[in-house]
Amino acid sequence: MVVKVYGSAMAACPQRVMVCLIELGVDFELIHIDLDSLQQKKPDFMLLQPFGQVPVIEDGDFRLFESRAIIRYYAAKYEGKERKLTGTTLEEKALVDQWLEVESNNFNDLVYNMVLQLLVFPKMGHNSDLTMVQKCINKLEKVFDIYEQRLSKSKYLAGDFFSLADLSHLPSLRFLMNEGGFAHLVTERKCLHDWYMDISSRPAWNKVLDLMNMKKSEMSPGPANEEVKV
Ligand SMILES: N[C@@H](CCC(=O)N[C@@H](CS)C(=O)NCC(=O)O)C(=O)O
Repeated sequence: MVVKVYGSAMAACPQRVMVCLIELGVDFELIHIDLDSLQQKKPDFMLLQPFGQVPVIEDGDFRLFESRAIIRYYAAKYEGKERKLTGTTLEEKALVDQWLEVESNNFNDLVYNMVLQLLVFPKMGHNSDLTMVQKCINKLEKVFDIYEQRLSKSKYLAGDFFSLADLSHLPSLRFLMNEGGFAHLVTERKCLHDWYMDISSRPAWNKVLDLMNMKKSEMSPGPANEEVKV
């Protein structure tokens, strides 16, 4: 049975899930949820995700939300296929978890606030708080100094193997590198930049970018609810 991913090819959290599924070779169907028209807050969708956010997956009669819970689930489910995404030893697995927590709490929260201020609020007719954006950038500089140190000692965050911890960074890194004008935060740190170049050139991530670009080119004006099979 093909996994259903409810989300948008344009949104970071569904992208995290899609890149993981593609890395694992799991077929899925993307059911487009139109965030611009707040489809995620409609009662039908809130039956699937009570907080009114994407992504949600349906795998047979199993349903799950929270993008990092979803990637952990699939990496564990297909551990035999791509064991290293979660590490092999207990210590490797713990390090993957540690860096996934860092991604969520120390890195992604900052980028998420920048995206809200710079992309989402202006779209809704609100002013951006540029002081808040600058504070996020200052904090991000410090976080990236720590990443630089770490990546000078190992090829990937959890060790010398590509894992969920690396993969989970890709959507927000894409914003920093391509959309926000913040690429220098990455490029001026050699190990961080090498790591970004490595993980962003993986075929799975490039397929997600293709889906995103496909969606972008359809968006004027596209059907609100079409499905894409991968
Ligand atoms: N912690 C959740 C966050 C989900 C989330 O923030 N999703 C965003 C898209 S990346 C969303 O649905 N935004 C629309 C909204 O919050 O109404 C996860 O990782 O799945």
